Amino acid sequence: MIKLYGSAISNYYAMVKVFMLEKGFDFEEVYIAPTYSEPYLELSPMGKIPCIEVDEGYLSETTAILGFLESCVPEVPMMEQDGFRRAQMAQLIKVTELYIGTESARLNGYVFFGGDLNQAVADNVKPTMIKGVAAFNRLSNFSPYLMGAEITMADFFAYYTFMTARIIAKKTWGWDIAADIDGLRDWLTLMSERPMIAQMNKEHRAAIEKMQLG
Ligand SMILES: N[C@@H](CCC(=O)N[C@@H](CS)C(=O)NCC(=O)O)C(=O)O
Repeated sequence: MIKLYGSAISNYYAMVKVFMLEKGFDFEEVYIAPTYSEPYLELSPMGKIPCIEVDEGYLSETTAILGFLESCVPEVPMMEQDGFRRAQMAQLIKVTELYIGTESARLNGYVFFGGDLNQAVADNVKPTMIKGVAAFNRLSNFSPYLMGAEITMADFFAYYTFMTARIIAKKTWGWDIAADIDGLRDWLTLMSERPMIAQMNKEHRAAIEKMQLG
């Protein structure tokens, strides 16, 4: 059985877990906090969560994991079938990952873990995020899903990226990202209503509350 390593506190873990639930995988969850130390680096060479263990070995990096899981259960498709459309979906995920998710995460310490605000980092992050949000706005259809009529892995990836990025932008700059993306709010509501996402979000919130209580 596939093992999913990580913690419900992570939005990347949430992406993978929801994706597995939606595709009907049978899997076991193994709690682990991210750690840049052996022997975890054997599983996840950057020490990050999530990672998965399958018969063939370990895999980390969420987009790689989602791609592999997609190939395991093609009969529940979460990917565009046409080659060009598939590349467009990959483009949307890449823009979301690099210029919104990874950039905003540079402020995680300040926003989520009680660290000081590093104004130089905040000043550096914001212009990239502004461009990333504008690109996301250009590339998304919201009809009703990001790529069109069918849900794809881009929806799951972006949903959990924005869940965190919106909190970071609000606290750091008072910036409401949703105001800058036409259709984002309705799409977020649509996604939140999916039973697997609603279930995951309860677990995510509970994990955050537990962390805040120390
Ligand atoms: N690029 C990674 C990002 C995953 C990630 O940033 N995970 C966070 C938890 S939400 C983590 O492990 N952070 C610990 C660290 O960066 O050392 C992926 O796509 O899976």
